[in-house]
Formats: sequence, structure tokens, C-alpha cells
Amino acid sequence: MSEIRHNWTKEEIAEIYNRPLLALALDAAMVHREYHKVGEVQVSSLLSIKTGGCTEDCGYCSQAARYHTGVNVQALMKVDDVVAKAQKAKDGGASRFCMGAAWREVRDNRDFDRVIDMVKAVNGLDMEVCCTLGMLTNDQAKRLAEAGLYAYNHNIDTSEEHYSDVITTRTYDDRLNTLQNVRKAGMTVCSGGIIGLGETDEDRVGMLMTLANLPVHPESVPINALVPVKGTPMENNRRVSFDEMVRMVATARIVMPKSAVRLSAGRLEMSISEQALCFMAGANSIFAGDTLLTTPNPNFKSDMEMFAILGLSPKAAFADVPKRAAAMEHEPA
Ligand code: SAM
Ligand code: DTB
Ligand code: SF4
Repeated sequence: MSEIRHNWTKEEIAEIYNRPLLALALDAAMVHREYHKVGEVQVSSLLSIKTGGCTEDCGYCSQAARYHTGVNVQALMKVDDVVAKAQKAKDGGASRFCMGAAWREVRDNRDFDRVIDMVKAVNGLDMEVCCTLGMLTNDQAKRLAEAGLYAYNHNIDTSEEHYSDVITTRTYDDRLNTLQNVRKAGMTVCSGGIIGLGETDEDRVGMLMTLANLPVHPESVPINALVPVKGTPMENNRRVSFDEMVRMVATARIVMPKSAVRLSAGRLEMSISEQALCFMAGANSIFAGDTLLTTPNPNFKSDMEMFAILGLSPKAAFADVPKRAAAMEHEPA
């Protein structure tokens, strides 16, 4: 079995990242086969439960109040409406439901109480419930875990060196601190990043190194391609090409063999054959549904057609980490 390591050097990861594309994809496919069922891809569903008006300055984001992106600000949704969306996603084959809020951080107020009620209700549907709500304190993480939250998404987005070129209103350490709070509370960690933010290959390698050298690998690693949003400072960034996504997915697969690698934002620009290479190189999850949080995504029908063509089947919930097992006990020796 490929060893689960936490002491990767930049040079080692760069050597993997820079292999000839097909050799890299093949190496990743072999690692994938050791730890995952080939052909199983988790269908996750995303819902923006509170949209826009965010105080942060993340240079890629449609929901930052300071950029004029045309996104309609929407207050926190009602619990019943969220549950109805989750049920619909489950009926369509989704086994994970992720609720996103355009907050800098969670505040201990009635909105947070309502999110706790959402988590309890969606948990009752026997789906993997995930939230992405910004920074969390220790106590807030504990409350979410007690409510039954299975995963918390908090992306490191890019390398430590490139971070301040993308976001200035919080630090890399703030992000890592929240990840630590999530881990301590016993939830599974979902953390990855975005390519296409003007970073170098070295930054991409650096980002993967930070994730792979965490004391426990994130159970879930989303790889997003920037969806350029008009009105943001990154609206004119060069579109990432499919081979860059393959490299990121394959390298993530090799350095974090057990984690779910999520082919996240940016699939609308990719053909079925380009996505197929990503699935072969270790991607084993997608976000399905017409919209991600605020930007378009391939429609559900076309994704199911892609599954049929590629012989993929939707993965059941809790296949990797049993619902009740503490996340801290999960990492193999
Ligand atoms: N406000 C919370 C936060 O920042 O953690 C949660 C929501 S935020 C929109 C979730 C993640 O979506 C970000 O960390 C970023 O990685 C990703 N994201 C946001 N806008 C994106 C875009 N235009 N293209 C690709 N990924 C994006
Ligand atoms: C992640 O890494 N990607 C998803 C999820 N985690 C929350 C979000 C992608 C958002 C893309 C931009 C938008 O739709 O606003
Ligand atoms: Fe706010 Fe999150 Fe968007 Fe940053 S990524 S502006 S924190 S919603």
C-alpha cells in the first residue's frame, strides 16, 4: 500500500506534479485503486444558505460586498426550505449536502442557532452534512459537531506565499486555526483550494504540501478552477486548462492517498473526456446541480449522462468514514 505520509518536501511534490501528464495520471490511478473503488464518484450538492454581502476581500469571490458583481444579497434561508432542497438532492442521488454562507466568521447569534437546526434536520436524512460558514472558534466547532455535522469545508485556497495577493482581510494562520478547531471537535475536514488565482506552479505545490503535511489529512480535498466573476479583481484572469486540473487532482491523489479528491468549480468549461482523465487520475467526487453557490455548473441530466458513458456510479454516504467514528481515529498509522 502507498504510505500515508505527513513529511512531504516541496521538491518531492514538485517532482510528482511535473511528471509527463499521462505518466502522472497513471501513477495516480494506481494509488487511487489501492484506497478507493474505481468508478465510484460521490455526488455532492451545494446550497448557498446566505448569499452575498460578505465583508471579506477574497479576490475571486462573487459574494464580497466590496465588488460589484450583481449577486443578489439574500438573508439566511428558512430551515424548512433548506430541508426541502436537501431531500430533492438526495432523491437525485446526492449523498452529501453542503451548506455555504457568505460570512467572514460564525457569530453566536440566532442565525447560528438556525444553522444548528438545519444541520440536525439534514442529518436526519442520512446524508453527509457539510457546512462552510467561515472562521469558527473552538466552541462553535463543538456545537456544530454535537448537532451532527459530518464535515466542515474551509479552503486554504492557495500557498502561504501567494495568500496575501488574493485575500488581505484574514491570514493563512486564521484559516489553519479554524481547521484545527474543526479537527479537535471531531468533525471530518474538507479543505482544498483554487487554481487560476495568478499563482505559480510552485504555489500550487506549496498548497498541496500544506494540506498533505497537516497532522491528519483532510478527508476531503476540493480542487476548484477559478470561475472568473465579473466585477472581481480576478475577472480577467486566464482560464485554467484541463491539464492543470489533471495535474492538481493527480498530485493530490498521490500525496493524500486516502482522501476524497473533489473535482469542484470549473467543470462547466471541461468536456466529458477531460473530466474522464481527472476521474482516472483520482477525482472521486463532483458537485452536481445547475448552480454551485452563485455560478453555473453542468446540469444534473448532463452529469448523469456522463456517469453512464464513463461507467461511473454514485457513491453511498459514509463510505469512507463511518458516521459515528470520531474523525480523529480515522487516520491510519
Ligand atoms: N465564506 C466562507 C469561506 O470563505 O470559507 C464559505 C463560502 S466560500 C464561497 C467557499 C469556497 O468557495 C472558497 O473558499 C473558495 O475556495 C471557493 N470559491 C469561491 N468563489 C470561487 C470562484 N469564483 N471560483 C472558484 N472557487 C471559488
Ligand atoms: C469548494 O471548494 N468549492 C465549492 C464548495 N467548496 C463550497 C464552492 C465553489 C464556489 C464557486 C463559486 C460560486 O458558485 O460562487
Ligand atoms: Fe466571503 Fe467566503 Fe466569499 Fe471570502 S470566499 S468573500 S469569506 S463568502
